[in-house]
Amino acid sequence: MVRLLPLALLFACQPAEEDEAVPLPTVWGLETLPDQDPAEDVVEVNLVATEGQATIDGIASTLWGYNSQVPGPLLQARVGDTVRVNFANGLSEPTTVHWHGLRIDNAMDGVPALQEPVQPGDSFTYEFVVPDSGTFWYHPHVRGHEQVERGLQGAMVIHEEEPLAYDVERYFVLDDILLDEDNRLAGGFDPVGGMTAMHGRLGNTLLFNGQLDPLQAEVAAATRERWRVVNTANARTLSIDVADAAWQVIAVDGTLLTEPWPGVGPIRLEVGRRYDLEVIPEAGAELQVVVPTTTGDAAYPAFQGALVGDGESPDFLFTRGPAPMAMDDVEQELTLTLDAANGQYGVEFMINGLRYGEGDAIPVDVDTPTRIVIEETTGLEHPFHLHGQFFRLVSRDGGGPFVPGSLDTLLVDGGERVELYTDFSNPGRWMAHCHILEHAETGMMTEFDVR
Ligand SMILES: [Cu+2]
Repeated sequence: MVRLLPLALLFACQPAEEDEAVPLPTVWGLETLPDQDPAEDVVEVNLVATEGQATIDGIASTLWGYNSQVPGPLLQARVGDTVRVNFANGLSEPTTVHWHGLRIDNAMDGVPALQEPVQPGDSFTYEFVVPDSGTFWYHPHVRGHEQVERGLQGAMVIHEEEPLAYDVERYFVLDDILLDEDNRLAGGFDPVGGMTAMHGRLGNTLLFNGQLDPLQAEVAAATRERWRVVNTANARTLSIDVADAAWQVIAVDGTLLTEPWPGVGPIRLEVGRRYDLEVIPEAGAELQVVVPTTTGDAAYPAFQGALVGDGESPDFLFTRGPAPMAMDDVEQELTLTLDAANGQYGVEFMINGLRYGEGDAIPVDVDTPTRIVIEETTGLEHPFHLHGQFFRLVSRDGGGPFVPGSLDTLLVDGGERVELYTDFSNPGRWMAHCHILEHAETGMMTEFDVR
């Protein structure tokens, strides 16, 4: 993690008090937010967005972080807990916090349509009950193309009621940032135009939990580890692979799979997506980030586990998970056309011919089996993200993988037609948008009014 030095003392944070009432599994790789509330089923944390200086490759850049950390500290709770986040905005511009993937009360989703953004110097308390276990993350939903790139992104783990008995849990935040020729975080966020508008802000530097160098730790022979991985880049589709170990995918977007997905070759990790991997160290255990280059795929180690001890490798722990959301006979159907037009500074992206804010929320019936057809018309890829609901992939006609399980994020390939299923079980107004943050910024967002 990168630790920011304060530009100015903007905020007096309440001192953290230790709470040992409900021990949760230790998650390696990130600092956990201390729980301020002694009640067993309440997790109360203090979170402050701050500006500060961080050194990347010897050069100081102005980054923005949660609690002066990039990525932000890990928010840990157990399914069914009440989570209370005392959030304070120490930035010089408005912000919100969105809990990516959580199917919570709509008012707490941290989107500007439902919450007046928190002004500089102001605070807001987010409070919600977490309905699902899994691997999630949090980030602003205001000017995300700059706020997330500058470092406002944090990890979140909601543990199962009875956590799966892995020997070690690790969380890996994978990011791709753009440095200029002086190795400073590049500026030029606004207006979103030119090639940045077209493809999103593609970085030139990978960060692994905020570090340039691969993360290092010892891994023990004859053990099983659970690795939670998220792609927090603005725009870059990554792939991940594991070397020197046996591995399988056990959860996608937080949800445990009915059957594990065998670990074969790189798997595509679109922006916003999470995978939980079960890893059994063999010669060690290495997490690799695979990025396409002009001369073929390049694999960068993100984590290098050095093997210690000996003993026979165990069988996989995870063999079978719960059934995914049932797909009943469809009673409502909608089509989202992903399209674009030329604007003042470059291409502007739209959904159904409308930039965000140009149309009304799309009314849909709550608790109703629904087919969502997404038709991509621009030839560019878009990681589609739906707030507050799960969906399942029914069919796709592009080159992307069939992804099992209950999802909240899915990369739609250029020109592709994708069929999704959701039951819209969570009422309220929920955003659906492209998670390439520059596409979202120019207009590729819409809302469902679920009632
Ligand atoms: Cu997009």
